[in-house]
Amino acid sequence: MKLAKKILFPLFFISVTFFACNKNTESTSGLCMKKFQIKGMVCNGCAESIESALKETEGVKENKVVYSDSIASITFDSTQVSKESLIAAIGKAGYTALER
Ligand SMILES: [Cu+2]
Repeated sequence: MKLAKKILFPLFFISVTFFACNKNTESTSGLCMKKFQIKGMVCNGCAESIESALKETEGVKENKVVYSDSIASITFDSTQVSKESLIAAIGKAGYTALER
């Protein structure tokens, strides 16, 4: 029984996050995780500046930018910020974000 709880709870959380992510942006509620391909990074410092730009963006809960993969993973509250706004925030920092 304990084992079942350990497995079922994360599965439940993942599926809630997954479905919230796939609804239309305007009607979604809850957390959403999206990955974006980033163009224009030339070093780890670029990744760090994107991370801090995202950190200052309202609705962003967590974000990780990996220079070597050119990928930004962003967990955000879709009731507070749209994916378009995330792309705009990255653009404002000087980089191009593409939806994957
Ligand atoms: Cu750089």
